Amino acid sequence: MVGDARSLEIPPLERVRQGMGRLQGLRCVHTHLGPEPLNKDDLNDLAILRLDMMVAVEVQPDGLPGMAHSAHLLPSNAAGKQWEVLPPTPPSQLEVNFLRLVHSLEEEFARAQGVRELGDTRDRAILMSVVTSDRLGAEESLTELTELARAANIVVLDALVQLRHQIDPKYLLGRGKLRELAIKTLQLGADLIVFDQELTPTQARSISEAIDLKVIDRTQLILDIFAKRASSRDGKIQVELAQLKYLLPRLRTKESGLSRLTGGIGSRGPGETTFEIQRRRVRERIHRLEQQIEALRGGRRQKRSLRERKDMPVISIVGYTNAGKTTLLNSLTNSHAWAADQPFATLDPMSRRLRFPEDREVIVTDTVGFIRHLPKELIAAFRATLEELRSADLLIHLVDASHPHFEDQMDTVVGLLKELGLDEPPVLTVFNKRDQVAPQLTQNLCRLYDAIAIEARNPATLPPLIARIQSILWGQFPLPRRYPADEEGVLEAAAMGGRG
Ligand SMILES: Nc1nc2c(ncn2[C@@H]2O[C@H](COP(=O)(O)OP(=O)(O)OP(=O)(O)O)[C@@H](O)[C@H]2O)c(=O)[nH]1
Ligand SMILES: [Mg+2]
Repeated sequence: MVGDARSLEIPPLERVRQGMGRLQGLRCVHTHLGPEPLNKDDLNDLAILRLDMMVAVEVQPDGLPGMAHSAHLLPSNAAGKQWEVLPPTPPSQLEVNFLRLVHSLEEEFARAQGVRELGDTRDRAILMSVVTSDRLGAEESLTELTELARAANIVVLDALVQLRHQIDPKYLLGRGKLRELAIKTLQLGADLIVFDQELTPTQARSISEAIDLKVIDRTQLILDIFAKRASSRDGKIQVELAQLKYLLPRLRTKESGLSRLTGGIGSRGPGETTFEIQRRRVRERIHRLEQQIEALRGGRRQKRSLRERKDMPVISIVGYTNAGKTTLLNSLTNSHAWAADQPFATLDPMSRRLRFPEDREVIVTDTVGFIRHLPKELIAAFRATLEELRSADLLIHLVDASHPHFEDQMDTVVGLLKELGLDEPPVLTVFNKRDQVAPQLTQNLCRLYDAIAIEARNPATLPPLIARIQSILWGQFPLPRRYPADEEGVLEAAAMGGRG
């Protein structure tokens, strides 16, 4: 490659050696037109391109070579050193056995990464968050991202937060951090970076190209979990629609970038062909899926009217993911739907009958959990399902009272309900997992939110809830308040809007 006195543009490089945590298999030897050691750009390239070695040979005024400066990357070490700069040497006296050095370095990298079970094909990721304020909030959010990653069967190696004055429009994070990230992926043997922020198509591409790794964001991670979990026809159609809508603006001409972007985790994204054909196909497919969803909607309307004829009230359990909604449905109706300690265990919610005395029956339905920054593509795709909640006679907003940020979670749920236009049915707040919380706290919460506290997995704790449901659906007792007692005026509006 030929550059000028100031810079040298390195084109995208094909990887020579394959395999995780391996160096690129390339050494970069270039000249410096003066007595200058390796500079910041040299070391940046060494790290970001994961070169075997970076060498700069000084050129003297008479055109003869001066000193050769060289450096290589270092495996994880206690001192946190990222690279080793070798002492300057005249080129004729460079006696490094490169192959042996690189070989032993790679061995060290592999050792430092720790053993991996044979046949463990899970992605190994570093999580990254870039924010301009609120580091604490970013760290909390990364905790949630870690759980999402686990649910997607990804091994989380590390999680980093970068606080910046300003978000870099091209790379999101600063160059220095990008370099640190590149070295870290090598040191830890990561093959995936997950950003907590939504990446623009350009950012995802630039980062992925700069450090030659698969890069995804929170949205893609959630979409991937949904794709893995959806098993019903409805669920699958809705998830595919969301995935394609996310994908469309991210398609591009270059195939190599595409494979990294569209693959998702475990390559669940749609396959790939050339750019235009693919774009057209995606659009056509989106159109077909939308038609199918519309048809499903019609079918559901019919089902609903059947139900309405039988005059059975409907109770829908809504809430943040992992609140215990499915567990509650199981306990209430003595069923065995899959409940698990992970986000988005339920994607194909079921409905069950619940019998009350005097031959009364209701239908209880579970729902897909809510989460902060639920991808807009998913909201759009699941809109039809979620809008069904509108015809519910009662929404139970289930809250995991043992979660350190349950109040933020409640805000998220209330916000999403509003966004979905679900202000109509009355909402009863129910605090779950009371076994994990100090009784005094639950008591206060119940008073504040006019709520009930339960332990969903223990049916013995449910009678007060059942009594309350009865009184709301058939009794003359007042409707639950939608908002904490201190919000005046809202109370009256809620009572008027509800149906007793
Ligand atoms: N300690 C305690 N754990 C509970 C209680 N209720 C549910 N859990 C646990 O909480 C976890 C999540 O329960 P799920 O019923 O799957 O929660 P969900 O709201 O349906 O979650 P998604 O479907 O993933 O949105 C499971 O591990 C349950 O065993 C409870 O009252 N106390
Ligand atoms: Mg569930």
